Amino acid sequence: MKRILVIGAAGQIGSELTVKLRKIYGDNNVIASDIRAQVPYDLKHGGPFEVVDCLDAHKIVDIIVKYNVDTVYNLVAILSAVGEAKPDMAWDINLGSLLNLLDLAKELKFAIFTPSSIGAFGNSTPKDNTPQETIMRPNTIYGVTKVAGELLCDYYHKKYGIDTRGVRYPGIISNVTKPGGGTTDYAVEIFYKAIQEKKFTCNLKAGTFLDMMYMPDAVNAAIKIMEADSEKFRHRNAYNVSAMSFDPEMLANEIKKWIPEFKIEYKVNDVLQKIANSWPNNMDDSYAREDWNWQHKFDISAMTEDMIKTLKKRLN
Ligand code: AKB
Repeated sequence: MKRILVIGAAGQIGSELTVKLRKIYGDNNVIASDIRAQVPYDLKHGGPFEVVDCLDAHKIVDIIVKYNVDTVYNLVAILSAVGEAKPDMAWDINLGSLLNLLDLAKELKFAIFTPSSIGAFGNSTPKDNTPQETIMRPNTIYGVTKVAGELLCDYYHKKYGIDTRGVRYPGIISNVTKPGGGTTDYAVEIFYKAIQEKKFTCNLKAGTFLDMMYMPDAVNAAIKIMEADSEKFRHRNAYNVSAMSFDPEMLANEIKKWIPEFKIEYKVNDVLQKIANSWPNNMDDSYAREDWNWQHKFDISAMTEDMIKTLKKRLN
């Protein structure tokens, strides 16, 4: 049985991935950790929980040794919008946490999952059906850290034999923990506002298509790639994974099927719009589908139905 450490367990992905991992591998085999001590009850009490700063290599070694960890999901990230406001912090945290883990893995021999993102691409990348291997010159510091992270993971695998694996996530839509400081956050916020206020002011223009994915598929991708037979991998650290592509108008029309009085208006944030314009409309994820049988379950309609039903129950 695997012994798993999740770093950044209280974040958008971590809060749902940890719960799923505990269901699969057993509560005591999945150690949740976060820099915050105040985290949701089930994370703290549903299995082992440790407070740790991702840059504190000593504490991370202690945890890995204490629990005999063989797999680490490193979900620490400063996202694109916050990264543009605080580039030094984005560099230090996004790459500092990863470098710590890669260096520790040389000795302690654990596998590492590192998420990359559509943010790794830039203006000169083909926007439609973005290939697995293509031009990668991102326009944000977040993207720069993602490309560097992908390359570092490849390098540590080739040079030291570390079992590094990862995917390039689209924007992720979820209903447990809100994302913090991303460009694709509108696609989560719109659901809360639709249910609570029946209207939403969008900070990206109509017509801004972006690659998106519902959280159950994102969680499934992370678990599936870590379970996959790596003999079949033609890539390793940054498989494109894709599920749906839409613009704010299409999403608003889906929401109107459930909340007919819903209205969307636009007040564009130029910084975010520039970032969104530099990202793919949709990625070609055929390598992931062929190499480790990646499949998504939720399209825009199924995601919208599930988001609205789940959030209505919780918010009303
Ligand atoms: C962001 O918007 O920064 C993230 C991402 C697409 O990686 N959600």
